[in-house]
Amino acid sequence: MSDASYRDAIFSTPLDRVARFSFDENVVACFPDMIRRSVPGYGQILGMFGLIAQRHLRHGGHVYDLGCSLGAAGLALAGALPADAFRYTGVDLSPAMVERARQTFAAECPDHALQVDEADIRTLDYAPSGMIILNFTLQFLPPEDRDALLAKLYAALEPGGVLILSEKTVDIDERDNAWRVERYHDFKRANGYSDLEISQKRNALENVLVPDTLETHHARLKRAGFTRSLTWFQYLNFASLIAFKEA
Ligand code: GEK
Repeated sequence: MSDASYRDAIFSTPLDRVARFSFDENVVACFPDMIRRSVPGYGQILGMFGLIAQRHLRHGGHVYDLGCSLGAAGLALAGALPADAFRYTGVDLSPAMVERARQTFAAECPDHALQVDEADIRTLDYAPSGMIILNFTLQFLPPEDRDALLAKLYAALEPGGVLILSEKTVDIDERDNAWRVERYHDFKRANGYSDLEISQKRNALENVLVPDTLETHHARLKRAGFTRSLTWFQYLNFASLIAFKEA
């Protein structure tokens, strides 16, 4: 991003009380920069969505992108697939995100069928879909709401459909966990974040972003009805899983 004012500096000044992290206009303006510099593998994960859709989505099939933010997954799919290959519904609770995503789609890919709805993904009535993406979203739901959502998504998926779940994770083993977290902080420092920004953001996300272990994710997918899931991507304490609904 060329405009320096869009660089994520949300946590660069000492705050008396660190604000609870929320997806408001301040976050939206610098979001693409923030997520690229703070989520290891974000670009690689997005880059695979088109390839996964080519293998698992029937021609003209439907894709949900839940917690779509600015619609990065929709843009990635539109960049990889022709306009008649899929229909996409992005869903986000944040009005600021939804508005920006709509503007981006209208400007960047007007020929693709990309829709954005402002809604809570926990209470949405889901239409049948061939591919459901939760790209770093489930971690923001209260843990007690996660099982019910995945059960709903399993029910909405068409036979042969796939669910992609990308998350920040924790390790059961404390030493392994500490190593991954420390290298993650090195990663953020290498991407230009100061120690102050790293620790302030960590505090702001406490109790807002509640990560699970990979084992918990796979067990939850099984409880939701998926007979098969695998971790297809992992980079430090960030991972992406794919779960298959039998054809
Ligand atoms: C990407 N997937 O760039 N209902 C709807 N949206 C929600 C809810 C909810 N209950 N809770 C949180 N959100 C994106 C990145 S960001 C991840 C996802 C991050 C939304 C919230 O408004 C935000 O836009 C998104 O989930 C999480 O591929 O910021 O680290």
